[in-house]
Amino acid sequence: MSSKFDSNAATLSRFVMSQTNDHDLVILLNALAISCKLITSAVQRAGVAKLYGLAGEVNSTGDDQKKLDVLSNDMMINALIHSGVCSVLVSEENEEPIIVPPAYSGKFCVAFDPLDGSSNIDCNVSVGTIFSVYERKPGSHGSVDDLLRSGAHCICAGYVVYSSAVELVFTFRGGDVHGFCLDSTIGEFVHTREKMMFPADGGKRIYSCNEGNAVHWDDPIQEAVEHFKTAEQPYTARYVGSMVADIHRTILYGGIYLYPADAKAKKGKLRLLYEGIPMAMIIEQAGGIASTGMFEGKIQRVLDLTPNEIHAKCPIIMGGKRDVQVVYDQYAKHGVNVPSL
Ligand code: FDP
Repeated sequence: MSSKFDSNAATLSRFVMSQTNDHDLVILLNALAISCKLITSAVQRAGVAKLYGLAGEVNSTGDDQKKLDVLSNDMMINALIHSGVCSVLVSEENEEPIIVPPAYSGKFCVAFDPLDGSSNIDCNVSVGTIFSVYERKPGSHGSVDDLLRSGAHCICAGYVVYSSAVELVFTFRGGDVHGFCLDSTIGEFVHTREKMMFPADGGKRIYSCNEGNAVHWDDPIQEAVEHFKTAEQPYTARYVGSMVADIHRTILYGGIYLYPADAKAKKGKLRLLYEGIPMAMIIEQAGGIASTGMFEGKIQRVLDLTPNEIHAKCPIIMGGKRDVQVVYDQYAKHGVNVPSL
């Protein structure tokens, strides 16, 4: 019988329960989903609730904290602590890691950027949440060392984009990438995209970067972007300035996203634990490439990097093979050893 009511809703919780027998992991993802629903409500009511503007503090990154940054961070921290399954939390908004009190402590360690793209908050442009999850090392009671490991140790990763729709994209290590839209009528994330994959042919020819930094880029990056603009089939430029939105579009439409290292920022801008690693895991498992470009003398896979501190940065070049190959070709012309794709 056709009806506008779904009598068999494929919710995120149902999906997670079908993928794992680990009850603690189900509880963790439920807590993450709840925090993202709370953040959705805050983002959507930001105007009427007078949540635009600065909170008056500076975060771990040195950026001015927005009121909505602070509120979103509190929402995530409270939900994760009270889930009872986390021992260490690392947030972009907190200089120091949060060690969960023993009464609530559990086996997971979570790194997150509660509200990514905060410079877009006050004009209602898309923002997002990004998270990566690790398990404590055997014998550990929870310390930052559990998180200061390469991307190979990340057990699941996801992001939420708060936009015309609110969508959570999520993957377990080695698994497929799935999308879930928030159905506000039932307050649940519902499975809407199965096995998300980069367009096989590279998709739309889009390059996405902050070209205001171009004078600081190395020659191969400048030449790659020049190639995108002057190719026989020229690329179009799209840059939201919220990593979540730019990556989400790149996965769905194709193209390439770049936030490379440059002469001014030798490690790039983005953060490895709660931007680089989770996005790299999603991108690779959707069939794309997640590279650092030239970083510390060589071209590396983002997932091979090990953070030396919780807020470590990394350069990012993410996209489909067709377009990352253009960047690698420019490096090869300059005599750099490039991985084969
Ligand atoms: P924001 O500073 O607004 O929080 O993580 C930081 C981030 O946004 C990313 O979301 C975004 O892609 C990037 O910085 C934008 O940086 P630029 O303003 O330097 O382009």
